[in-house]
Amino acid sequence: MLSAKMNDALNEQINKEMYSAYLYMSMSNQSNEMGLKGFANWFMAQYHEEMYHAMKIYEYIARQGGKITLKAIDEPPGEFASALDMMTKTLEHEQFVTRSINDLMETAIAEKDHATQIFLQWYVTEQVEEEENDNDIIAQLKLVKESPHGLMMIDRDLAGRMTTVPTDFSKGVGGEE
Ligand code: OFO
Repeated sequence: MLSAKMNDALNEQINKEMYSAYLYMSMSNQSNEMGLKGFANWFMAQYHEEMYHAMKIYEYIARQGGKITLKAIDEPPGEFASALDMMTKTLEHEQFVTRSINDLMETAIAEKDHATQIFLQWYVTEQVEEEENDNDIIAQLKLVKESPHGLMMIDRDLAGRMTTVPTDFSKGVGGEE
């Protein structure tokens, strides 16, 4: 059972995860336009992971007999100056999401909602990984500075990123990616 406050807060998080997906879709598109196919792949994998994050919450609310409310998704920025600009904004966005997950956890604790605390632990761990990945790529981009050769090496590396999140949510989310 979810309290009304917890239910509302989880609905807000669905919206934030959907916005994250939208933001990374925009960055994937921008990467393609810049000729950075590896970055485009990385951001598209990120898009699918964010949709999965949203759908996990969607399913959790449904399983708890709560009410799902879908809200409007904000328009993401469509122009970015460089790969470093995109990765810096990605890290800033993930730090925002981390704060949001922490706030959700605080609400779950205040509401004495143990099930939601356990559910949210997956997101707490996920955010550590998300920020680590972003920091790693930013460090590499800073290392190569303006070198086109260095940028192409990083792009080739990111082209290899694969994601295995489920994309058919009609029978529930399942899995633990
Ligand atoms: Fe990027 O972790 Fe969800 O939002």
